[in-house]
Amino acid sequence: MCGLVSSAARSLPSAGSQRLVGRFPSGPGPNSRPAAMQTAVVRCVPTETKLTISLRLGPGNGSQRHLQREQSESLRTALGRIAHNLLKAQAKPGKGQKAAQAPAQASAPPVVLYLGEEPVPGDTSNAEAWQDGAVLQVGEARYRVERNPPTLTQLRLPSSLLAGFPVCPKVELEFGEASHSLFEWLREADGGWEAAASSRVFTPSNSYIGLKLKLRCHPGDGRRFGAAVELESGGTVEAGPGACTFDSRQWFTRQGLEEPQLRVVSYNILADVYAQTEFSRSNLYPYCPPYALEIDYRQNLIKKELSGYNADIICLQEVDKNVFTNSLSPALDAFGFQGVFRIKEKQHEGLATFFRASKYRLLSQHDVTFSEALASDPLHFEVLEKISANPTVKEKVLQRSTAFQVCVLQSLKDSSKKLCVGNTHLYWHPKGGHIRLVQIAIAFRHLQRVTTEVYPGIPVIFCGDFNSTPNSGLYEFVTKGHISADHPDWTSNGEEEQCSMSLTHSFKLKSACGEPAYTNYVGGFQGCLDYIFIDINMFEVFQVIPFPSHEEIICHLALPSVSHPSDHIALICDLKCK
Ligand code: 4LC
Repeated sequence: MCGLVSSAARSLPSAGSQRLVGRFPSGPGPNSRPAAMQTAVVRCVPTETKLTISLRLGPGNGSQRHLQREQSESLRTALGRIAHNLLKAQAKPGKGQKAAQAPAQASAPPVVLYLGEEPVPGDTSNAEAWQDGAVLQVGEARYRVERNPPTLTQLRLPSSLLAGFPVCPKVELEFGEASHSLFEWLREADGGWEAAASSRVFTPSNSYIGLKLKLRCHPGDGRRFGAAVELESGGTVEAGPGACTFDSRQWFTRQGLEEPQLRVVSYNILADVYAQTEFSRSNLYPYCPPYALEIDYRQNLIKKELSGYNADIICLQEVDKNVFTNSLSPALDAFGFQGVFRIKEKQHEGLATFFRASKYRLLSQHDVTFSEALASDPLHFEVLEKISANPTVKEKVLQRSTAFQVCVLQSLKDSSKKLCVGNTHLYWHPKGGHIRLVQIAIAFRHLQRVTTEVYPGIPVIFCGDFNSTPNSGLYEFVTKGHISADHPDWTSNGEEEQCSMSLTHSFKLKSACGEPAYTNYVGGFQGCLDYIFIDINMFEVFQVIPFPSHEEIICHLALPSVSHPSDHIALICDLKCK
């Protein structure tokens, strides 16, 4: 994603290749006001010592000034600075103007701030003086003061636009909400621009192929609107891939669910940091065209896929930090989700959990890193003691940066209903079964604590890429509640790396989507590694969303492909709370 930034009141870093069209002048629309009166925008927040007064000063249309003054300074001093600035501006030639003859005896124009009919006393502090609705008089010119109006601090468009795929701008505001802002989408037409849509998310149809888009955003707070910003796309809308693997699945997810039902998605979305390595391009995914491995392309598919599932809870693995911040979080926000992110230390990807904000609120988070928990939490002392018998194993487990994300959600409809959602991505090595067993042992002890000590009896949903097939010791442990010390997986990397222990847990869990033939389908490996484990005492499964057909997957040899953004397949299930 690339983009730019524009703001009336502050200068902001501007990145990317898109062209700033500029602040949209007050005209027709929510921003209109009497032409005679200009605007002075005042930004004044208690956490800062200064305030900023932004206004156009000088001959002609003037030029935009941002005066930074101490909040505690007297209004008299600030008004004196404005008069001084105006004199300076008058001495200089304005844009497109001849140099003004310097007035022989330049004298400061009268500068007064009115609140109602009365001038504000000069000894008032700036913080107090510059109230919303005050009027600043500078010579002949009058400015309406707008204090802390809704302001766009960031507006970005993705760099790849595909017909048939939703375009979700990244919108960041101060003193406003994206949901209270207005959006206007425009399309290139006969050398000009033509209105196309007025929703926050816009999906260009095939008739937009080859055209650029423009977005105009009026930031709002539900009460008023601030200065609009216009943004032109860097490139044009391109043709989409046609049918995608998730299109047919979305026939089953058109309807969102109502409590006590909920839809859960677990999906390893393939981190950009892995997809774009030379090794991945040449060895792991040689069948996938390079453009389809690019994150900007894949993001289009991922956003359409995730939004079309109408889920309540989405657990993602291999989420790049940038992808979370600049792409997924803004997009899913527009579709009604709130999300939390947990990065893996030393790596640039991690876990993300999203939940439908109209149904749940985040009550608390209990994230851990397996290595840290093992090394320092007395809860895991027994496990630490056992693996200390084999320094190689201990070293390996402690070196991993594998994280476990745990969110406790509370139903907004019935505050007594809570839910513990776990999300993880275990060690990947085919011979790492023993390492994964140690990781899952820590996960369960941690979950046991959250669901007994912190929130006694709350139901558990445990999603993730467990890198374990249904015949693994890990799957047996999770679904049966125990694994013996002589299970072959304790020696999955040979006798010298053995670390045997018996494990138990007291949850009653099953894989909600069963044991599909594969959830990961790459050229060199196909297998079931991902699961949504649910508490069988608390939930019943009433719909498992069918997987794409085998033909759909192998028509591009394997995953990822132009019609599927990841090497994994999303697991989706509809549950009912018992
Ligand atoms: C990757 C991989 C791992 C699941 N799996 C098996 N072999 C694999 C080889 C590679 C996954 C594999 O794509 N990654 C290394 O780090 C990442 C990425 C993270 O998930 C990466 C870094 C740089 C470049 C590319 C990728 C595998 C094959 N059979 C299995 C059986 C079980 C578990 C795993 C495997 C079981 N039970």
